[in-house]
Amino acid sequence: MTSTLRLQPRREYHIVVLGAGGVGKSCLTAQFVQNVWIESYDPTIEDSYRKLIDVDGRQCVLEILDTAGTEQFSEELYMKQGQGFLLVFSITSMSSLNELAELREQIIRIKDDENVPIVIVGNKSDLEEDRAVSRSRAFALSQQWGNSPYYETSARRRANVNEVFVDLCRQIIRKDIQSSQERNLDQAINGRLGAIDAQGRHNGRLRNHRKRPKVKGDCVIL
Ligand SMILES: Nc1nc2c(ncn2[C@@H]2O[C@H](COP(=O)(O)OP(=O)(O)OP(=O)(O)O)[C@@H](O)[C@H]2O)c(=O)[nH]1
Ligand SMILES: [Mg+2]
Repeated sequence: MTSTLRLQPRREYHIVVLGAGGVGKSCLTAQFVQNVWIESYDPTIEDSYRKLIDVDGRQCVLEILDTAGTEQFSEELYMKQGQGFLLVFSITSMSSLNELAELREQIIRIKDDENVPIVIVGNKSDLEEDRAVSRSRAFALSQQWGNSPYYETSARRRANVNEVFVDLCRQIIRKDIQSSQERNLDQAINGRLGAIDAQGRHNGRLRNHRKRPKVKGDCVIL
Protein backbone atom coordinates (compact mmCIF):
# COMPACT_ATOMS: atom_id res chain seq x y z
CA MET A 1 0.00 0.00 0.00
CA THR A 2 2.71 2.47 0.99
CA SER A 3 4.67 1.66 -2.17
CA THR A 4 1.70 2.57 -4.38
CA LEU A 5 1.39 5.89 -2.56
CA ARG A 6 5.05 6.80 -2.99
CA LEU A 7 5.41 9.88 -5.22
CA GLN A 8 7.22 9.39 -8.50
CA PRO A 9 7.10 12.78 -10.20
CA ARG A 10 8.39 13.15 -13.74
CA ARG A 11 11.53 15.20 -13.78
CA GLU A 12 11.36 16.67 -17.28
CA TYR A 13 9.22 19.73 -17.71
CA HIS A 14 8.08 21.53 -20.84
CA ILE A 15 8.06 25.31 -20.66
CA VAL A 16 6.78 27.57 -23.43
CA VAL A 17 7.78 31.24 -23.74
CA LEU A 18 5.01 33.28 -25.35
CA GLY A 19 4.37 36.95 -26.11
CA ALA A 20 4.36 39.59 -28.81
CA GLY A 21 7.28 40.11 -31.20
CA GLY A 22 10.30 41.97 -29.83
CA VAL A 23 9.37 41.86 -26.12
CA GLY A 24 12.54 39.93 -25.27
CA LYS A 25 11.51 36.25 -25.17
CA SER A 26 14.70 35.08 -26.87
CA CYS A 27 16.92 37.36 -24.78
CA LEU A 28 15.36 36.09 -21.54
CA THR A 29 15.77 32.50 -22.67
CA ALA A 30 19.37 33.06 -23.78
CA GLN A 31 20.24 34.72 -20.46
CA PHE A 32 18.68 31.88 -18.51
CA VAL A 33 20.12 29.01 -20.55
CA GLN A 34 23.47 30.40 -21.69
CA ASN A 35 24.15 33.48 -19.56
CA VAL A 36 24.54 35.69 -22.62
CA TRP A 37 23.09 39.04 -23.60
CA ILE A 38 21.97 39.53 -27.20
CA GLU A 39 21.79 43.15 -28.34
CA SER A 40 20.68 42.53 -31.92
CA TYR A 41 17.09 41.66 -32.85
CA ASP A 42 16.68 38.51 -34.88
CA PRO A 43 13.00 37.45 -34.94
CA THR A 44 12.58 33.86 -33.88
CA ILE A 45 10.88 31.14 -35.90
CA GLU A 46 11.07 28.53 -33.14
CA ASP A 47 13.98 27.45 -30.95
CA SER A 48 14.17 24.92 -28.18
CA TYR A 49 16.66 24.53 -25.37
CA ARG A 50 17.34 22.12 -22.55
CA LYS A 51 18.65 23.11 -19.17
CA LEU A 52 19.20 21.17 -15.99
CA ILE A 53 18.36 23.09 -12.84
CA ASP A 54 18.00 22.39 -9.17
CA VAL A 55 14.69 23.51 -7.70
CA ASP A 56 14.48 23.05 -3.92
CA GLY A 57 16.83 20.08 -4.10
CA ARG A 58 15.02 18.47 -7.00
CA GLN A 59 16.87 18.01 -10.29
CA CYS A 60 14.72 19.17 -13.21
CA VAL A 61 15.42 19.11 -16.90
CA LEU A 62 13.63 22.03 -18.51
CA GLU A 63 12.73 21.75 -22.14
CA ILE A 64 12.19 25.38 -23.11
CA LEU A 65 10.42 26.39 -26.29
CA ASP A 66 11.13 29.95 -27.45
CA THR A 67 8.31 30.84 -29.80
CA ALA A 68 7.77 33.39 -32.57
CA GLY A 69 5.98 36.60 -31.65
CA THR A 70 3.83 36.26 -34.72
CA GLU A 71 1.07 33.68 -34.86
CA GLN A 72 2.16 30.26 -36.04
CA PHE A 73 0.29 27.15 -37.08
CA SER A 74 2.19 25.06 -34.56
CA GLU A 75 0.83 27.12 -31.65
CA GLU A 76 -1.89 24.65 -30.71
CA LEU A 77 0.54 21.72 -30.69
CA TYR A 78 3.08 23.33 -28.39
CA MET A 79 0.39 24.65 -26.09
CA LYS A 80 -0.78 21.06 -25.70
CA GLN A 81 2.72 19.86 -24.89
CA GLY A 82 3.63 22.75 -22.60
CA GLN A 83 3.20 22.26 -18.85
CA GLY A 84 4.05 25.83 -17.90
CA PHE A 85 3.95 29.14 -19.74
CA LEU A 86 5.88 32.38 -19.46
CA LEU A 87 3.61 35.14 -20.78
CA VAL A 88 6.02 37.92 -21.66
CA PHE A 89 5.30 41.56 -22.49
CA SER A 90 7.50 44.65 -22.53
CA ILE A 91 6.87 47.32 -19.89
CA THR A 92 7.45 49.83 -22.70
CA SER A 93 4.45 48.61 -24.72
CA MET A 94 0.82 48.51 -23.57
CA SER A 95 -0.22 46.62 -26.71
CA SER A 96 2.23 43.83 -25.84
CA LEU A 97 0.42 43.44 -22.50
CA ASN A 98 -2.97 43.44 -24.20
CA GLU A 99 -1.86 40.61 -26.49
CA LEU A 100 -1.40 38.29 -23.52
CA ALA A 101 -5.13 37.96 -22.76
CA GLU A 102 -5.82 36.08 -25.96
CA LEU A 103 -2.79 33.84 -25.49
CA ARG A 104 -3.94 32.95 -21.97
CA GLU A 105 -7.46 32.15 -23.16
CA GLN A 106 -6.03 29.96 -25.87
CA ILE A 107 -3.83 28.08 -23.39
CA ILE A 108 -6.76 27.47 -21.01
CA ARG A 109 -8.98 26.30 -23.84
CA ILE A 110 -6.38 23.98 -25.35
CA LYS A 111 -5.24 22.55 -21.99
CA ASP A 112 -8.84 22.50 -20.74
CA ASP A 113 -7.50 23.69 -17.37
CA GLU A 114 -8.11 27.02 -15.60
CA ASN A 115 -5.11 26.45 -13.34
CA VAL A 116 -2.32 26.00 -15.85
CA PRO A 117 1.04 27.12 -14.40
CA ILE A 118 1.65 30.63 -15.71
CA VAL A 119 4.06 33.44 -14.85
CA ILE A 120 3.41 36.93 -16.19
CA VAL A 121 6.66 38.67 -17.14
CA GLY A 122 7.07 42.41 -17.69
CA ASN A 123 10.45 42.56 -19.44
CA LYS A 124 12.81 45.50 -20.19
CA SER A 125 12.57 46.86 -16.65
CA ASP A 126 15.87 48.68 -17.30
CA LEU A 127 13.94 51.01 -19.63
CA GLU A 128 12.07 52.70 -16.76
CA GLU A 129 12.05 56.05 -18.57
CA ASP A 130 10.08 54.46 -21.43
CA ARG A 131 7.61 52.65 -19.16
CA ALA A 132 4.11 52.45 -20.69
CA VAL A 133 2.63 49.81 -18.36
CA SER A 134 2.43 50.68 -14.67
CA ARG A 135 3.20 48.03 -12.05
CA SER A 136 -0.32 48.40 -10.65
CA ARG A 137 -1.86 47.73 -14.07
CA ALA A 138 0.15 44.52 -14.39
CA PHE A 139 -0.61 43.47 -10.78
CA ALA A 140 -4.33 44.01 -11.39
CA LEU A 141 -4.10 41.65 -14.33
CA SER A 142 -2.24 39.06 -12.31
CA GLN A 143 -4.99 39.16 -9.66
CA GLN A 144 -7.65 38.92 -12.32
CA TRP A 145 -5.88 35.85 -13.67
CA GLY A 146 -6.14 33.84 -10.45
CA ASN A 147 -3.04 35.37 -8.85
CA SER A 148 -0.60 34.19 -11.50
CA PRO A 149 2.68 35.64 -10.24
CA TYR A 150 3.97 38.83 -11.87
CA TYR A 151 7.67 39.65 -12.20
CA GLU A 152 9.47 42.53 -13.84
CA THR A 153 12.65 41.39 -15.54
CA SER A 154 15.52 42.80 -17.49
CA ALA A 155 17.19 40.40 -19.86
CA ARG A 156 19.78 43.12 -20.46
CA ARG A 157 20.75 43.31 -16.79
CA ARG A 158 19.90 39.71 -16.03
CA ALA A 159 17.42 40.85 -13.37
CA ASN A 160 14.84 38.32 -12.12
CA VAL A 161 15.64 35.99 -15.01
CA ASN A 162 16.25 32.84 -12.93
CA GLU A 163 13.35 33.75 -10.67
CA VAL A 164 10.69 33.56 -13.39
CA PHE A 165 11.84 30.16 -14.61
CA VAL A 166 12.18 28.78 -11.07
CA ASP A 167 8.73 30.09 -10.03
CA LEU A 168 7.18 28.44 -13.07
CA CYS A 169 9.05 25.23 -12.38
CA ARG A 170 7.80 25.20 -8.76
CA GLN A 171 4.21 25.59 -9.98
CA ILE A 172 4.65 22.71 -12.42
CA ILE A 173 6.21 20.48 -9.74
CA ARG A 174 3.33 21.26 -7.35
CA LYS A 175 0.81 20.34 -10.02
CA ASP A 176 2.74 17.23 -10.98
CA ILE A 177 2.83 15.99 -7.38
CA GLN A 178 -0.87 16.76 -6.96
CA SER A 179 -1.89 14.79 -10.04
CA SER A 180 0.34 11.81 -9.21
CA GLN A 181 -1.22 11.74 -5.72
CA GLU A 182 -4.65 11.72 -7.32
CA ARG A 183 -3.58 8.96 -9.71
CA ASN A 184 -2.18 6.86 -6.89
CA LEU A 185 -5.29 7.35 -4.81
CA ASP A 186 -7.41 6.32 -7.76
CA GLN A 187 -5.27 3.22 -8.29
CA ALA A 188 -5.46 2.40 -4.60
CA ILE A 189 -9.28 2.65 -4.67
CA ASN A 190 -9.51 0.60 -7.87
CA GLY A 191 -7.13 -1.98 -6.41
CA ARG A 192 -9.26 -2.24 -3.30
CA LEU A 193 -12.42 -2.68 -5.36
CA GLY A 194 -10.65 -5.34 -7.43
CA ALA A 195 -9.63 -7.22 -4.29
CA ILE A 196 -13.19 -7.06 -2.95
CA ASP A 197 -14.51 -8.35 -6.30
CA ALA A 198 -12.00 -11.20 -6.28
CA GLN A 199 -13.24 -12.33 -2.89
CA GLY A 200 -16.82 -12.21 -4.10
CA ARG A 201 -17.76 -9.75 -1.36
CA HIS A 202 -18.99 -6.62 -3.05
CA ASN A 203 -19.26 -3.64 -0.80
CA GLY A 204 -22.33 -1.73 -1.95
CA ARG A 205 -21.32 1.51 -0.28
CA LEU A 206 -17.92 1.71 -1.92
CA ARG A 207 -19.40 0.91 -5.31
CA ASN A 208 -22.15 3.47 -5.01
CA HIS A 209 -19.59 6.06 -4.01
CA ARG A 210 -17.99 5.79 -7.44
CA LYS A 211 -21.20 5.79 -9.45
CA ARG A 212 -21.73 8.61 -11.92
CA PRO A 213 -24.87 10.71 -11.39
CA LYS A 214 -27.91 9.50 -13.36
CA VAL A 215 -29.24 12.10 -15.74
CA LYS A 216 -32.98 12.10 -16.49
CA GLY A 217 -34.11 14.92 -18.69
CA ASP A 218 -33.03 18.17 -17.05
CA CYS A 219 -32.92 16.62 -13.61
CA VAL A 220 -29.69 15.25 -12.14
CA ILE A 221 -30.17 12.54 -9.55
CA LEU A 222 -27.15 12.27 -7.27
N1 LIG B 1 16.70 47.36 -22.96
C1 LIG B 1 16.34 46.10 -23.10
N2 LIG B 1 16.25 45.56 -24.33
C2 LIG B 1 15.88 44.25 -24.42
C3 LIG B 1 15.59 43.46 -23.29
N3 LIG B 1 15.25 42.23 -23.73
C4 LIG B 1 15.33 42.26 -25.05
N4 LIG B 1 15.72 43.46 -25.49
C5 LIG B 1 15.94 43.89 -26.88
O1 LIG B 1 14.72 43.76 -27.59
C6 LIG B 1 14.94 43.26 -28.90
C7 LIG B 1 14.07 42.02 -29.13
O2 LIG B 1 14.48 40.99 -28.25
P1 LIG B 1 14.15 39.45 -28.56
O3 LIG B 1 14.54 38.67 -27.37
O4 LIG B 1 14.73 39.05 -29.85
O5 LIG B 1 12.57 39.54 -28.69
P2 LIG B 1 11.55 38.31 -28.97
O6 LIG B 1 10.42 38.47 -28.03
O7 LIG B 1 12.27 37.03 -28.93
O8 LIG B 1 11.04 38.64 -30.44
P3 LIG B 1 10.43 37.58 -31.54
O9 LIG B 1 11.39 36.44 -31.65
O10 LIG B 1 10.32 38.37 -32.80
O11 LIG B 1 9.10 37.16 -31.04
C8 LIG B 1 16.45 42.99 -29.04
O12 LIG B 1 17.06 44.05 -29.72
C9 LIG B 1 16.92 42.95 -27.59
O13 LIG B 1 18.25 43.38 -27.46
C10 LIG B 1 15.70 44.06 -22.00
O14 LIG B 1 15.47 43.47 -20.95
N5 LIG B 1 16.06 45.39 -21.98
MG1 LIG C 1 12.60 35.64 -30.32
